[in-house]
Amino acid sequence: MTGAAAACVSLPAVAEAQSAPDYRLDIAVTTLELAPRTRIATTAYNGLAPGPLLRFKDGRAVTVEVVNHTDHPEVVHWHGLFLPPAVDGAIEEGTPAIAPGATARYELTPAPAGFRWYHTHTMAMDDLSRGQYTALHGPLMVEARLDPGRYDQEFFLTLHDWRARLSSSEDGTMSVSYEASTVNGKILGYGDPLRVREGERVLLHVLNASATETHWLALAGHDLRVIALDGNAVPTPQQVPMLRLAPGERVCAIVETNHPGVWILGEVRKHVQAAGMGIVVEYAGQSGSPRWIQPADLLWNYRQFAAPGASPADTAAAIPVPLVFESKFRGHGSMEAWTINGKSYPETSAALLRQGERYRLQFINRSRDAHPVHLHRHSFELRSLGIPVAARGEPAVQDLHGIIKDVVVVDAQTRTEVEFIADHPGATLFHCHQQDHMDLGFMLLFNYA
Ligand SMILES: [Cu+2]
Repeated sequence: MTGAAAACVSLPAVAEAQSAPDYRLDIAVTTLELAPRTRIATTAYNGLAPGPLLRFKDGRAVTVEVVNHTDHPEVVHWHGLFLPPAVDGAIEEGTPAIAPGATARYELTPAPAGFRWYHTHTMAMDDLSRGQYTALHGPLMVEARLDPGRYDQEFFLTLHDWRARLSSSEDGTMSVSYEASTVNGKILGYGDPLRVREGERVLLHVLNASATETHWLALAGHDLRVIALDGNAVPTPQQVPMLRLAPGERVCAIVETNHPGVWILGEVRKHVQAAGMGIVVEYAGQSGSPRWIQPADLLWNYRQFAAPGASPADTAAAIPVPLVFESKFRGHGSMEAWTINGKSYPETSAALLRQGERYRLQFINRSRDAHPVHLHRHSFELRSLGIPVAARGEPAVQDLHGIIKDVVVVDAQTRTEVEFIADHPGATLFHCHQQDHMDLGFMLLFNYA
């Protein structure tokens, strides 16, 4: 592959000389109808929220043409794919920005197989109509050559929050909140229901494409059997009452349709469901108002999906990389800034990675917020979760293995450790997936020796 996303000028002669792209994304300002009386002006791919589902084949090269009709530079990040820095879609890594009015061709060989996604990787800063606050996100499936197992139907569900605004917190800093929340761009009751029949295995591919909000999702009357996290099969699938997804996370879950009726698949927190986050699940031959059953508690833990037993011996000799996360007060009426090991991007730095080496990233969160941190161009294995940072002495030893992700939530005042093998040379961005945190310093660029 050429590995280049050229921000070329779209002269007709140039366009004719190139073969037709496999996919085309048009980035433009559009008006979306979340519900009949809720219209929003935002920027979208092909006028849709979410953008079109892209289905790629594992290892088969594709060309995606992206036309930027806006007056801001844009870039498309292919989240969860192992791509060279020139096409990964982070300007910090070296992917060229797509200038206003320009066309880019991303030539990529998609891997690994699984549920991925694509989204803008621009900064928003204080302008909450930019970056991931827009509709610039969409689901992406890299299909394996092997069948993933039997299911009768599959649905892609994308969560997003709209009309972001800044409001002041108790401590005098500003935080982001939203007026509307949707599944697949529609407020509960206004989109098409998921139509199912009794006795089916329904596969849900859920993506949280919110700029900043973590979401909790339950299907009234049903459990969900989690089979994959961030698109990667988990060693121990589990039946759970609800899913938790932080920004950037994906969950694949099977629903056994064994409870006929008309149900709500929705946000567990009442105020977020009231803001619109939900979709109706309708069994064939059933009618009436959709039912909701309020769960008592918020429940989620990655640990239950880990492989049983101790990890293979070869993972013992990983090189530790401690990364301490802290907030930095910028004054009343401002959003907080963020530091990694005391520095904010672009001053952040880490030792050079050596190809083939195994690293243990030690996320030490000394802040009062949870952070969904994301590593580009690689995935990592969860090794240890949620150890209190205030604990005295050596951190408790954990030996989790088998859960492969590209985003992990590091809870407030805890330490979480993941391991990865440096096997994709080139600049590699690491950042918090909350847009406001990423914008204000929570970012670090790893480089290979
Ligand atoms: Cu964060």
